[in-house]
Amino acid sequence: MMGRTFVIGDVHGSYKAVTDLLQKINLQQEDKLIFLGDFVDGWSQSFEVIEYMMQLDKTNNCIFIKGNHDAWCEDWLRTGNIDDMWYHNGGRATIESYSGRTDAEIRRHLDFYARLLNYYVDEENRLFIHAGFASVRGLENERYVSNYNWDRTLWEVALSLDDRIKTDSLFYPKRLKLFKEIYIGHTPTIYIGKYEPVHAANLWNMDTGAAFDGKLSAMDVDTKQFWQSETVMELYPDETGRN
Ligand SMILES: [Mn+2]
Repeated sequence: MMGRTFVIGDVHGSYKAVTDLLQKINLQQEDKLIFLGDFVDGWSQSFEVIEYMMQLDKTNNCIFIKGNHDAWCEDWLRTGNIDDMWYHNGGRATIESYSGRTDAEIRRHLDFYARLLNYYVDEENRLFIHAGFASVRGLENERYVSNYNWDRTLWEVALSLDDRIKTDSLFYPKRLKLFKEIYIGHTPTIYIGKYEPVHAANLWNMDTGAAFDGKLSAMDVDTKQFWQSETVMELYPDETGRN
């Protein structure tokens, strides 16, 4: 049986949502999973999410991309430094989720964080990246590598593209033409009132607001069929997430 390839949006500590979602796609051993990052921060089970990712890595072909929240958490685990912005944007719940864990557990998690990718380009020239990039000359020429997990301009460019600007036009954004398709997370679609993956130009935004009042989404990148978890805040009725 040929495996499917799924891209999955920002999990943000919602262990219950990611297990629910993978049940809904009826995950098989030959399926490939591409996670777009931001595994942690938000709901109370960031530690459990990372444990689950390490388990999945043993049963499936998995690609794990680094999100800005994962970078903050890794920095804290490595150095003890608590970034103020991180703390107030989900970091506090993550610190609680890690409390009482053993040194061995932390070391295993640090190994996981260390191997997160800035981006992944598959054999069909489809790009998977947490946030975006700015260089029109491609990913290797990025001046500030933090753009990989922080940029929002790529998303805004794709969203604002007018149908009248054809792909062969001088005015068509060069960045979008570098790849057949681009899959991102990072900027929740709920900000523009959408609770399902959003397609703009050749870009898909898979962050359907799991950290807030949305759901976690997975898409089969070949068929574009998608699945969603239950509304995450209903899975954690006693918590606020990042709301
Ligand atoms: Mn992010």
